[in-house]
Amino acid sequence: MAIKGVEELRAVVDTAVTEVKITDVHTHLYAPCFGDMLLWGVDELLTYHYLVAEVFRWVDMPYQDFWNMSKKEQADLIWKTLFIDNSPYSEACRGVLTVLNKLGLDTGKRDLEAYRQYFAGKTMEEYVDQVFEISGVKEAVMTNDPFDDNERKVWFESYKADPRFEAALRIDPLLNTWDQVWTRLKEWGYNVEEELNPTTLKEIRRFLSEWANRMQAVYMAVSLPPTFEVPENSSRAVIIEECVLPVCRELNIPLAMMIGVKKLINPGLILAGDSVGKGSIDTVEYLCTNYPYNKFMVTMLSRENQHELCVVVRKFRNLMVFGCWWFLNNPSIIDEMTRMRFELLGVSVIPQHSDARVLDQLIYKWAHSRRIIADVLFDKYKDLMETGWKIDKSDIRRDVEKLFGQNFWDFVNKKL
Ligand code: RAT
Ligand code: ZN
Repeated sequence: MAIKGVEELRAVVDTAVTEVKITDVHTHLYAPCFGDMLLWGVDELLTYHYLVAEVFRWVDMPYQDFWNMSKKEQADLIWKTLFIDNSPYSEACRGVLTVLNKLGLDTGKRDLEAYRQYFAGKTMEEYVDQVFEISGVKEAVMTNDPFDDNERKVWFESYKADPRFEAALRIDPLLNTWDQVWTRLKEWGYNVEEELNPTTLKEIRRFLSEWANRMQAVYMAVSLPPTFEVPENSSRAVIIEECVLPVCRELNIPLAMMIGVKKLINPGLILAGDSVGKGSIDTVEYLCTNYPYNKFMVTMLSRENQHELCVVVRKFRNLMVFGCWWFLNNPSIIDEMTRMRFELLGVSVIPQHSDARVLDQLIYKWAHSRRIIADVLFDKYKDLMETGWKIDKSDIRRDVEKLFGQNFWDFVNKKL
């Protein structure tokens, strides 16, 4: 039955977006078998690196003094500085409060000790169930780094698949610091040298394909600087063209490229010290043109890249745009980017990912994004209705399913 007026439209869109079960295509969460690597609870929420960057707007202590504090002391300092001495309306601060509120805690009391008590009474396993339930996420894609010794141990000794967590093979060290990591591949039994000769390239391909298979990775991923260029006479560009793309093609998995991060412009802040720069859209075009049988997922960190990225996505069926990444994951920018993407690409995008590093963040990142995406969708359907087009509830449900999960799976499974 066609929807009759804007009030009904509003209700149908809101219900569809609230109820849809999400596939979160990029997170830094881990399945429970990874143990302590899965972060959760209020102290982890408060010490999220987005908040570490914000607290140093106010405190003048040497960075190292902060890093020497215990997690609880860091959380206390952030709570006092960003929540008590100032109003916590930045997106990252607000997120903590959305989480507490949705868990049923009284944010009005500003009682950090009471929130700590709440988490102290929980086990990780039960909390994973609870967070997936409240956030409406059904699957989260992890970020899995074969160069991380803690992770390697789990993959080799104790990995236990959990249908809620999919793996993504993250290869930043291989692509961005080959001069440092080639010796590790050698230690692990790959017959490589620093020089990218034919044997080394073959062995890198073996490394990638063994790890992608071991993890059952749904894609390979890398974060890249604004200066990222292909083709180029650099180990990164050569490894991408000679190793990553052939293996992705053979396994029929996408390469996810996250372009535009300037690492450690303030090294004292560690994880919070990265910044942004405009990337080269020419490189994305080159890859999509020259590798038509490879699939690329792309997100760019600079707001200035967003329009040209949408235009290029229109040109290539082997290219999927995803998410409002990191410094773009703020309501005003999500709103703007989502409108532009829907206007240029219709339903054929992955509008958002959470990038959650702390399990609980699934709750706020998705609550906040669902609301904005619903607002934009409502406007778009309203414009359609004004043309006389009749919209059925089932049309809206179908579109919403695609936006929040199906588009990702269809792209991953697509054969070119
Ligand atoms: O958003 C973040 O948490 C960043 O620190 C990065 O992890 C980024 O998302 C990435 O995947 O490199
Ligand atoms: Zn990330």
